[in-house]
Amino acid sequence: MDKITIKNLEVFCNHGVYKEENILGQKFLVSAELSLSTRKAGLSDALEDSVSYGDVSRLITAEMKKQNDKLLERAAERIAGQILKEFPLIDSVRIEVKKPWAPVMMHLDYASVSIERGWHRVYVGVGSNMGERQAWIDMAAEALRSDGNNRNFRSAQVIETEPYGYLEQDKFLNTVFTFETLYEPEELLLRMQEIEKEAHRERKIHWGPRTLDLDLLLYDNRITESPVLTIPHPEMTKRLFVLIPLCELNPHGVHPLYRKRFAEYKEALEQQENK
Ligand code: PH2
Ligand code: MG
Ligand code: MG
Repeated sequence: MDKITIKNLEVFCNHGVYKEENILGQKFLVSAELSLSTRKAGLSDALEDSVSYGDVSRLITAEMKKQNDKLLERAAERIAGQILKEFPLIDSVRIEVKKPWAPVMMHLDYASVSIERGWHRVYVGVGSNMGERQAWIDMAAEALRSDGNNRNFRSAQVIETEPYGYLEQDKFLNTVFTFETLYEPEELLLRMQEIEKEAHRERKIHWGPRTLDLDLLLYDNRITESPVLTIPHPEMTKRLFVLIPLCELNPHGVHPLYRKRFAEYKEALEQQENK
């Protein structure tokens, strides 16, 4: 990916754990590496097709002076988030915040924190089989669409499906959402669980009736397993109510672990059903 770089932008401000730092202030040096395609601007020679490093430098300066953080981590995090939200052409950023006068009573060139942040493409499975099913799905869509840490939200068509697994329950409405997010996987999971709670979701029977179920299916091509979250969702290749809306949104998508197209899983399940 192409890069635009700002190196050692000097900002005088008051971050620090010690109150002397908050009172006196000191010099900080901020570097930013912006990942974006510069191809279009390279051909057109038009600034609108790229990102102005002047604008980004002003944003960094304003963000550094806006509040006093104790930690460089926090200042870096805020700068990265603001840049990604303000400049939609940028896919990811690396930010380094250096403190050359760090008051540690020893000589050093500087102490610094560097982070890399960016937009991540996610797919979320959605289901409801209790109450106003469509209204719960609309509520979840609105909550995720209007969240400032998400962008480019799209939903597949909503389909009605027979219950799978635990059969003694009403039919489901299902769909899949896709969007880009600044949340890390576990943070997005928590956000989705809050939305389920807002829909009065109660966890009673495993695979049983629910007002709203939101499952994180895919997060970029990431493969991870933790006690609370497995990505890709381990059941997704067995469920037509996931694969049909997923293939509508991403007809050529490939499973990151098994390296097989989702459309193949879908077609195999559809053939089984028609036997
Ligand atoms: N979700 C389940 C169990 N069974 N069946 C259908 N048709 N749709 C679902 O969303 C669904 C299910 C557990 O999450
Ligand atoms: Mg589920
Ligand atoms: Mg679930």
